[in-house]
Amino acid sequence: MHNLDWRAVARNVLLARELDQLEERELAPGKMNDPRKMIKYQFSAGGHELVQVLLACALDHPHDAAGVYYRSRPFMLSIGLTAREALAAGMARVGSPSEGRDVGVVFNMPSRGRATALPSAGDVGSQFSPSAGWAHAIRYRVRVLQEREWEGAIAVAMGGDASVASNGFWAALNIATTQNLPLLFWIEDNGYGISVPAHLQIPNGNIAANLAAYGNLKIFECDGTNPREAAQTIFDAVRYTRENGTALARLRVPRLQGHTYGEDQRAYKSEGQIAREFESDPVLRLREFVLQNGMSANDWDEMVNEIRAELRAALSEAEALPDPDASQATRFVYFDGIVNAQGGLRKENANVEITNGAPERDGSRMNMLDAIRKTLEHELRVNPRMLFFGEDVGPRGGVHRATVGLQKEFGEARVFDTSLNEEGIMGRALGLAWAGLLPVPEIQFRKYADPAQMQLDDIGTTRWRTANKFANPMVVRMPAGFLVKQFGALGDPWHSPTNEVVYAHMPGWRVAFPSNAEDAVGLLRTALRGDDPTIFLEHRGLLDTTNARRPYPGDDFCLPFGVASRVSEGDELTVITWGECVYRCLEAAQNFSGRVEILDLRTLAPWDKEAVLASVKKTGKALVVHEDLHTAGFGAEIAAILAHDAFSDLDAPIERIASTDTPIPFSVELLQAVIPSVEKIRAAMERLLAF
Ligand SMILES: Cc1ncc(C[n+]2csc(CCOP(=O)(O)OP(=O)(O)O)c2C)c(N)n1
Repeated sequence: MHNLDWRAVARNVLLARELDQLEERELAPGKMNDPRKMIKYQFSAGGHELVQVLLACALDHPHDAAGVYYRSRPFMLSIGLTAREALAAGMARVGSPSEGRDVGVVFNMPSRGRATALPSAGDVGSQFSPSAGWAHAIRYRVRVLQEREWEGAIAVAMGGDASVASNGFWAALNIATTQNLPLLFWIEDNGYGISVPAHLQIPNGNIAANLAAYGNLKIFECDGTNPREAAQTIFDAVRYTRENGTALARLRVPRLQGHTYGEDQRAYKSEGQIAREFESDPVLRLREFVLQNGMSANDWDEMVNEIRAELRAALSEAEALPDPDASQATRFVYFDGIVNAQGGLRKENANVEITNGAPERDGSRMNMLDAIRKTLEHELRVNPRMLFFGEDVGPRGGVHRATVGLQKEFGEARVFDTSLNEEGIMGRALGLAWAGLLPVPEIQFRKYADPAQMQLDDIGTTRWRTANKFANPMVVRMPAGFLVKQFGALGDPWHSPTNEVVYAHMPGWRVAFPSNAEDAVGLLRTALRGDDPTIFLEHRGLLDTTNARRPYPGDDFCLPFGVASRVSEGDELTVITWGECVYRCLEAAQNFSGRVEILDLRTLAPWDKEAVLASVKKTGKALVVHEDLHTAGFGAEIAAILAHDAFSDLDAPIERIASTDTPIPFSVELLQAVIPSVEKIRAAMERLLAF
């Protein structure tokens, strides 16, 4: 704080302001008619500049990171984003942080010697729990990996006053305060979320006052237009977070323009209020302040002129940048051999490789649950960057018992219980992965991943959205489906949906749904050593059943994704299935020996089209069986591919047997009416064989 270079602060504040004004006057829709040169979505940071520039000055540790949001451009310009890149981003050009893939103010930036800008997203509130994940990674890298160079680093989660009403804010608040993580919640309070006043977001509209009594949270607050007060508060807040742990800073600022360019504030702000906000413009106050502290009015004007000239040059350079190459639009959904700049094990040179040996099959048979536990245990042993967490996974060993003994063996830093918040579990995983660790969260039951849907979407798309700058491999285990008891299957609407199709529909994710212990081990290990995020579904009805037991295939066994397994051979009908339905299909096919070929897909993203097409070419008939609901289930995708790619090979209509389009019922009788029963499958086989 004492060494603060106010001239440099003024320069960055003015750069941000002049950039906004250039866009507003010449480049926004209505001002610019050439769509290639238009800033199609203009977000002014007018009023927010000073606090952001001061924050950037305070973040001087190379492993500091900030979860930025769409109004964070002054901060971005202060940590190394160039004006040319900023303009190129608005025009969706190559050479911008997302290479034209994302909105111009949705930033990401690996460290350029200053703080890392974690990949932001358009969803308000999504930045908080990943920032908590980065803060958690700092702690882990210092205490577990003994990397002293991470000591003293912090994460900052930046948001507006309305964002404090989001799930993500509360998820991150509980993560950080229960573990006292070095995370600074940074709330730029301009009083509005678009048009909705802050008092409709939280009581009295003041998050600092509301959280005054929150445990393990130090509150800072200031007038973000007053240079001396703001600088003191911001440096104090950053120092507190570095030295003690979680803090929240509320910076009161005006929002001088509408939410986005062209939005008329007069619908919800009086003329008087708008005028008062302009009077409190931090640029005016900063000018007054620096003029009182040694800078002359001439110096100031010269600085403005220099910046204007610099922006003109940056604009010409940005306009000369090419548009993205359309042939590259599908690139970087998955890892394709080019190591990203930030995130994931490969970037860290972690020595965990996917091997391709044969499975060992001479041991005694093990159930799928024990096989999964054994695999997790081995990978935790060989990969110190792996962390395992979720609800009840610690001393209890998980409600499914997949982690029994793991906390005892590896300690609470590596295997730990989380707060009950799936958004937080997945968001934290994202931040951990960006910081070079391997998060392996457990979602207790498939349906309870739903509160995390926004994070799950964003996890899948980060590599693509950042044009391969950031990656976040992780493995998310999710038990799904009904249970098997002595009397048969038992389900209910909460613990039993499988709904795997949702994940197959989300770009960037790999999806595994193994049917036996050997495949589970091989696929899990491949995922744990891979470069992409993976959803790993474990059917509850297979975890401890005899049919899914296999010998443990060995500590190095990896199974590639996208390779189906032929579990029964036949030449008259191809059955395509996965998960628990594999066994239903095998039972149903008993009457038709040698006639029915059953393919267990094992993974849905990617899925083995080649094997399916080759088999259908041979048999001429196809039946898809899955436990997920019928309408728009993954079977519909398979049927559509077959209808197109195997049209001339088909001798019968493609059939699908799936759960009825209802929730999964509790009554045993109702359940049998809903899920694909052996009888229904057998009847479909019979129909098709006779067709
Ligand atoms: C999850 C989600 N809901 C709604 C929106 C639409 N939206 C974008 S910004 C915004 C207001 C956010 O206001 P605030 O957090 O106070 O930040 P400010 O824009 O004032 O800086 C809304 C409702 C969104 N982007 N994401």
